[in-house]
This record gives sequence, structure tokens and C-alpha cells, in this order.
Amino acid sequence: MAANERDMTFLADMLRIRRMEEKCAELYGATKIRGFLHLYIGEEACAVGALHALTPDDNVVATYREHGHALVRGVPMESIMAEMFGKVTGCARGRGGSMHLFDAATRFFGGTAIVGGGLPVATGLALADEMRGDPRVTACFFGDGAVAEGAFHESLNLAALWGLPVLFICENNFYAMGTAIDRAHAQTDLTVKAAAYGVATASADGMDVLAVHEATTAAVAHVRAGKGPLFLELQTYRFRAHSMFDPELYRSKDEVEEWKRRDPIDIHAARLRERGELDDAAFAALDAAAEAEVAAAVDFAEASEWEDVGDLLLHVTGGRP
Ligand SMILES: Cc1ncc(C[n+]2csc(CCOP(=O)(O)OP(=O)(O)O)c2C)c(N)n1
Ligand SMILES: [Mg+2]
Repeated sequence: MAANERDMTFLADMLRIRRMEEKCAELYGATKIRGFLHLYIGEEACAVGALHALTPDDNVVATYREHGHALVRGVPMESIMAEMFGKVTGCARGRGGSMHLFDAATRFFGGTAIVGGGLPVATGLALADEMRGDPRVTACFFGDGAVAEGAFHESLNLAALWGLPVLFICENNFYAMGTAIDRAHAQTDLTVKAAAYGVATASADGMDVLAVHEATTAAVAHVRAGKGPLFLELQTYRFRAHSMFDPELYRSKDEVEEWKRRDPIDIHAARLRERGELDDAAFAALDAAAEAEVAAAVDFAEASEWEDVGDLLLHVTGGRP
């Protein structure tokens, strides 16, 4: 793909995530989406830049803030939206909801609600590939908060010890719920912790989709070449609250405004305008396409059925076959 075509795709994908999640926030207020909902708004460059550096045969594991990752990975927006509504046409039959998007067809292995819970899953997937001789990379996304969990340390240690093909991608947004990173980590340079296990490390500006893409491309090459796991830190920021129940008393409005000046969509769009590859009409067309995709996804979710009550024990241990 030519660089300009690729860069337009990056912009389109960031807009698709942004518009989808803005609609999710609205639908949450209307109680169409219930339970927990964690928005990724502000962090879109991470998923877009990183996932475009993988092949469709690679594995992806993410967190509960994973709507954007699922979408860029290729899970249809209709299936994501139906899952959020709890409808049977959702990617997890409506049983997972926002935090448990899952789609084996695109090798998107969740969506997990447990902080750090994806790291052992990713390490296990990579071990399976290694034992079978499958030349895949497993990309595992998680937050700065997960680095304080035992699962992080156990996973990095084993992945390094066994030389497993895992790319650990830490989306460092400097907060774990309401706890700022320097209130929870004695060592706030998270790459130092990964390096302690003998894992190669890199960092990139998570607000710049091209910087993310470049760093991830190099990281994937390292892992695919059999050089073992790599820890990639992407420094980013969430513009919205942690979840829908968060009064945000732990950070100042000024700080949030400061980061919003580095909106990943604006940064990338400005770059394309400077290069003469984007004008108002082209931007409006991309935005309109994203809005139309969202509207169709919501219509699909609304029109879909709930799972039949008689089927509720399907796939449950001890339930009907
Ligand atoms: C094992 C575990 N402990 C605590 C929680 C509650 N919890 C949910 S999200 C979260 C913060 C995680 O922060 P981070 O990993 O930085 O991800 P972010 O939300 O910033 O994307 C916590 C503590 C949980 N879900 N799982
Ligand atoms: Mg965080």
C-alpha cells in the first residue's frame, strides 16, 4: 500500500473508533448499553498504529478498553455494537458485553475484565505457536496499571525464559482508574521493569499514529525474527473518565485540556493537510463514512434479538449440550 493511502486508512480508522465510542456514550445514557463501559477516546493512535503492523494471522489480546482494537482488527462494527447491547448477534452472543469482545475468526482473543489477565493468555498463545512451529506473533495490549500485577511479572519472566514470540504493548495513559502512576509505581519508567526480565524494550509517542506504527513495525520484526519477546510502551492519555462511573476528581481539567491539544486525530489530520493529501471535503467524507457505519451498526443491534432464554445454559459447564 502506498504511504499516502496507508495514512488515510489510519485517519479513517481513528475516526471510526472515535465516532463509534461517542455513540456508545450516548447509548449508555439511554440505557441501551448497560454494565461497565470504558472508552478509548484519546488513545486511538495506539490501536490503529500498532494493529496495522500485524498480519491477519497474528494473535491479539486486549483489555476491557478494547472496542477500538476489536474494530481495527476487523471485527465488524455491527457485531461489536450488538455485543454491547447484549444481543445474540454480538461477537460473543451478547454474553460478554463491552469488556469481553471476542472473535476467533480475526484471532481477537479478548477482551478481559481482569487487570493483567490478558498477559498469561498471550504468553500461553505464544507458547502454543512455538510448540506447533507456527510463525505467529501474539500482540498483547494492557495498561500501566497491569504492570503492577503479578501476572505481568510472571508472564514477562516466562516469555523471556522460553524466548516466546509475544509483543507486550503497554498503553501507558498515566492512570489506573483514579491512581496516578507515581502513586502506585516506585519505578515509573515501566521499560526498566520489563528490562529486568531480559526483555527488549522500546517506547513511542502514543498520540502520533505514525510513531506508533513505526515503533510497532520494528518491534514485530524483532519478535518475528525469533529474538524473543519485546515490551513496547506507548505514552498516551484517555480524554474521558475511566468508566461511566467516574467523577474524575483525581486530575485537573487543565491537565486534560493540555493533552487534548495533542488529539491523535488532529495531529494526523494536520500532517496530511500539510502534505497536501487532505482537505476539508476529504475529511468530511471520511467522517461521514464513519458516522454512516455507526448508524448502520446501531440499527443492526436494535433490530437483533436477545438470546432465547431456553438457550441460556448452552456453553455453560454442566448445562445442556
Ligand atoms: C485484578 C484486578 N484488580 C483490580 C481491578 C479493578 N480495575 C479495573 S480497571 C483498573 C485500572 C487499570 O488501569 P490500567 O491498567 O492502567 O488501564 P487503563 O484503565 O488505564 O486503560 C482497575 C484497578 C480489576 N479489574 N482487576
Ligand atoms: Mg492506565
